[in-house]
Amino acid sequence: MGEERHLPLFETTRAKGIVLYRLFAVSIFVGICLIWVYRAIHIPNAGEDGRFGWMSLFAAELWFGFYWFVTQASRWSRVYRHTFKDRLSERYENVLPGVDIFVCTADPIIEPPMMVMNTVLSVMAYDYPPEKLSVYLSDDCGSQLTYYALLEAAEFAKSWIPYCKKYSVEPRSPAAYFVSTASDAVVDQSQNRNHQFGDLALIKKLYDDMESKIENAVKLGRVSEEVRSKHKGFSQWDSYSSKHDHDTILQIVIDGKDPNARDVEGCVLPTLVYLSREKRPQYHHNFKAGAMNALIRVSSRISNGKLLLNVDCDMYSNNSMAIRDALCFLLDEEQGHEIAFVQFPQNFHNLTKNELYASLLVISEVEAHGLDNYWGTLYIGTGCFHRRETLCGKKFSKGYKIEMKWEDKSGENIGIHELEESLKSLASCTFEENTQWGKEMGLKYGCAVEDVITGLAIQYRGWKSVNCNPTRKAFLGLNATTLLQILVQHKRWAEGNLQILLSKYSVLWYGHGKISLGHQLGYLRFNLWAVNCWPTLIYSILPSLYLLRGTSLFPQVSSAWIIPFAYVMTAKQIGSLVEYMWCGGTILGWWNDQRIWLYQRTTSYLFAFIDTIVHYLGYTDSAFVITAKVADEDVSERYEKEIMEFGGSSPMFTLLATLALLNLYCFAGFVKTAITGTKGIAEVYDTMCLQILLCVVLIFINLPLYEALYLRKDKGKLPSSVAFKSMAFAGFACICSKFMY
Ligand SMILES: *[C@@H]1O[C@H](CO)[C@@H](O)[C@H](O)[C@H]1NC(C)=O
Ligand SMILES: CC(=O)N[C@H]1CO[C@H](CO)[C@@H](O)[C@@H]1O
Repeated sequence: MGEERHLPLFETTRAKGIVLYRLFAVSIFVGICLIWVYRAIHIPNAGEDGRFGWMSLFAAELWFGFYWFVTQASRWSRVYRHTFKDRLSERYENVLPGVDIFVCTADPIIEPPMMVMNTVLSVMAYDYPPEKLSVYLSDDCGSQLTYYALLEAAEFAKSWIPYCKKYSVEPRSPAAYFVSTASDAVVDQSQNRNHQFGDLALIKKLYDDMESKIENAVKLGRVSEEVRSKHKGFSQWDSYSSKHDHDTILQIVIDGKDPNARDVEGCVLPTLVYLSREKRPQYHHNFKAGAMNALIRVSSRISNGKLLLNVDCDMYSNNSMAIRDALCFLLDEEQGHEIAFVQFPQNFHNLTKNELYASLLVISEVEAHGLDNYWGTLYIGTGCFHRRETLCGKKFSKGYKIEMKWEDKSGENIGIHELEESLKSLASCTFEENTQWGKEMGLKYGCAVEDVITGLAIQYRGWKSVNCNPTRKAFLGLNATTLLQILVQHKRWAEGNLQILLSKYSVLWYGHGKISLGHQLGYLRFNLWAVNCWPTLIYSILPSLYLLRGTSLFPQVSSAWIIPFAYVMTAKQIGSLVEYMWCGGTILGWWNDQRIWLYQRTTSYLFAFIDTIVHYLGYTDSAFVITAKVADEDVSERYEKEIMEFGGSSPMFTLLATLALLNLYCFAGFVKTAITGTKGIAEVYDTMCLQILLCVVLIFINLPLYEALYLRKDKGKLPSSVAFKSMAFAGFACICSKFMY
């Protein structure tokens, strides 16, 4: 060891070109200040036309400027982290800690068992000593189908894991791997080509058999009597009445310590556990956070891994070295003992080229690296490695080191059946009564983004977190494939984030002095998401209505004051386009991203804001909506062709259509008066240029929506009820513009 010991396990580098970015940011800030000055010294007098619109726009611009400033915290300085996995192996290979992996699923219809099993298989096949690896599937529905699928997957794993190790297969989700071999590149590169070819055909056949068995059961909607009689585990369903009312179901499907549990090559298999915690209608189950806490307790008595990874059931591992990446941070001799969790970004495998519904591209590739500069990465609930102790509430203290080394406990084994029975009470509805679970221990309850608030609390306790974003993405999930899914998802995120701001753990008061200012602002950027609905609504409604009315709200083209407006608007857009393309996006992708940005702000955030305030004042309870992970064939087809999916009515759609039509009507009305009116075209252009431009941009960005209202015939169009309602509302708003001041 000697010298070697002191080489770090990871290194941190700073982003290049940051000075250029800062100059750009400062120039925009100057522009924003000039806009504020212009607004302040040109306020129309009381009674003058446009005073209301002017004041509203001023308020919106004050907010935009402030929010823009907040977002700079996660751009001002960015860091990238690189791990040295070979050094990790050299020093720690024999004492690597145990790792418990939690996969959470909640509904076999929305989250089909085959998809879940691919995730489970991909994490079982990690490049890691199998005796130190345990995988726990939490099934919050208590579905026999999911359980059955897990039994089949466990059988398949006995061939799949040795196959992966033999041929260094990547990725280790079988479905994703078979798709990649279809193009043949993988097999060609291998030296023992023919050999692998035969094995590939064999493993593919085993997979297809498993798939057809599981799919048949899913189609049937139940598990056949024949299968049930073969596995005694199904008897646990005898007392099951519904997914909201059943006992704890716990089954150790593969016991890694059992000498009989071996793969086809005779090697140890990872432990595999099925858990469905107790549910009773009279007890609140606290959604995923409740499931995670039950998993933390149950796993502590089975494998007690020092490191916990949790992944959503649609998120397979695309990199079999991810555990080692995470350990490079946590085991680093110099800095590791201060780090509580390592978060990988949320990436998607079913994005289309131009990301019709946007993704988290810029957040993952830019902002997360900015927050990482303060060691303040958010915990986002999937693809995250935690130390068990810090997730269970341990406070940071200088000099204290959490022992991560592997301890072999294989001697102290009691009978597996007794063990299962004795652990069931840990997952019961009443276990958490009068304990700190859901408060200071485990994941916190009562917030729509329980993961973010939990991560924040860990940081408040003095710990650091790390963002690990290797080029080959470690986890790939499914992005939303319909507009409503993405809007609903963002509503929940925005709502949860605003809840955090209003909660005891608010970064504004509680966070003061506990975390750095940049770190606070980094969180604030997300916490304030929902508030953006108001200025965005103002900006997408008022300028157009005043355009129809013939009142100018912006400086004339011939005035010098137009410069800051023009500069801020164009520079910001160009900046965001450059950023998006730097992250690997396309121009059309950026344009789509802008559309979703607008739609989220005018609907998701608005509803999130209203719901949060209503909730805060003590009315309804917030409800957690899972978004469907698979769609029927029609919908996927349109998704792949990048045709926007509406296909139903929702208050969100009515609002979007109303806004789109309002801008269309205002523009049409304006053109009509401009042609027939008394003012010259040049004069109209001089006073109204920015308003015309704004209105035209809004019309262009809404083109797919007009199409869905009037031109499309497929099932994904907007229903006529939405069309009628939105036409009426938009028409009414246009009439109202006559009475504005
Ligand atoms: C996933 O892994 C495969 C194979 O290892 C790789 O080719 C691909 O680029 C990865 N996907 C992403 C999004 O990084
Ligand atoms: C569930 C789903 O929509 N999956 C799709 C994700 O994207 C890939 C590639 O575009 C499709 O093949 C999947 O069907």
